[in-house]
Amino acid sequence: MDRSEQLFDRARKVIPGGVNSPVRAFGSIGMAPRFITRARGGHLWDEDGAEYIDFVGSWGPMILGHAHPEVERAVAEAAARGLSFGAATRREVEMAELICSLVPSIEMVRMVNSGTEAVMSAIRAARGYTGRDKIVKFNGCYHGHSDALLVQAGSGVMTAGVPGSAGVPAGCTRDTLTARYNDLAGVEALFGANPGQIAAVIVEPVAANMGVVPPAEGFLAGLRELCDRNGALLIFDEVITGFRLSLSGAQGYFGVRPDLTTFGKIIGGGMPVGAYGGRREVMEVVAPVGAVYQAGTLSGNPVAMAAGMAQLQLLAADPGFYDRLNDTADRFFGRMEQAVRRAGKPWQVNHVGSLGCLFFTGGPVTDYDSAKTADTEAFAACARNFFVHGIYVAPSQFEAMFLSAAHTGEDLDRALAVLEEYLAG
Ligand code: HOZ
Repeated sequence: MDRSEQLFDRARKVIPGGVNSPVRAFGSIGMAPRFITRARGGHLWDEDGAEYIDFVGSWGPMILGHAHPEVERAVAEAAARGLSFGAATRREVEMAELICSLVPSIEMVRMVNSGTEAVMSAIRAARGYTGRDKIVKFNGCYHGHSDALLVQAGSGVMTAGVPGSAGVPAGCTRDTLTARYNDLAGVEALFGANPGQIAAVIVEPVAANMGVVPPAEGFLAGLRELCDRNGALLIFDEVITGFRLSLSGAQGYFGVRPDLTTFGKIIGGGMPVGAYGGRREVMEVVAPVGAVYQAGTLSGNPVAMAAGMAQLQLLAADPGFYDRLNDTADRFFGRMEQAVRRAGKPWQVNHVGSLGCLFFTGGPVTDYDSAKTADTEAFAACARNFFVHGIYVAPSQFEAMFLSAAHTGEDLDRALAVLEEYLAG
């Protein structure tokens, strides 16, 4: 038994499943999770001293790589002044100004502590603003673990192969309508069947919690139009795509403007942060200005704000950053696809910018049903081989691979060589 396995044994006695979030459990690939001791740049090290090229990046936020010196310095300086005040700070104002200046659809923003909290709060704001109760979400999209959104959800729920979660009262999901990703006609039908009742449509502009599924041409613009026509708000859940596809997220990348946007961990540079923001008149329904209550002692925490600001400022100060990262990713996923074809496999490589995944299925993956055709055993065998050869990937077919600016050409060549050798074997 190695040290990770020993720790996992101890963990299972005192933590449900031995982990603090199900996607870390590695159950679907039949391994014990790696227990991580440190990370730097594009690499991780585990309790046994094994080194990995990291393609998870804390599920996205480490776009500059781990332990970036300027982010670390900002955290150390902030921590030296106190860890939490539960009071207003200058940094929160600067953070809000920065986000509003970078994302044109956002005129006001409220900081929270996670993507789950951001989405839960944005939905409440949308309901408060419209005076309507129903929301539309897409099968296979994951918007965190709040009650109303654990319906046909992606990520760990999909990996577990269950349609929802126990412990969610039926009343909490009664107003959650579901549609097929990339199916505008389905959304139109829901509006038709629920006239004047739908507060918002929430979507991951690139679905990245059922593997990676790009929006079809015209899908996001079509949602914008349907929402406008029916007096509903369009919410982009940019927990994964925000500040990853471009400085103005997927909305900048695809040129579609939502009413509300949610962000997660990337705006904390790795610290526990989320935010929701959007049009002023919508955000002004939030307390203490309006009647929609939402609060949090740790919201806008000074250390988390320092980390997030440092990372966002680095991204904003480098005009070529996203072109370079996205070009590198295009080449990387392109070479992955060529390797799969050379090996005579029918598998699918989906990617948008620095988010991508290899689906172990023969047909195009455009939605939840086609994602579910993937051979999860074949994925598991390939993922185990990656780990054996020092490549850390998400331990589920239904998660994304994240590239960062810290991955070197050598890192990317190495990952592709491991895949190529595996496919040939
Ligand atoms: N959205 C992340 C993975 N799909 C969340 C990670 C987690 O649940 O721990």
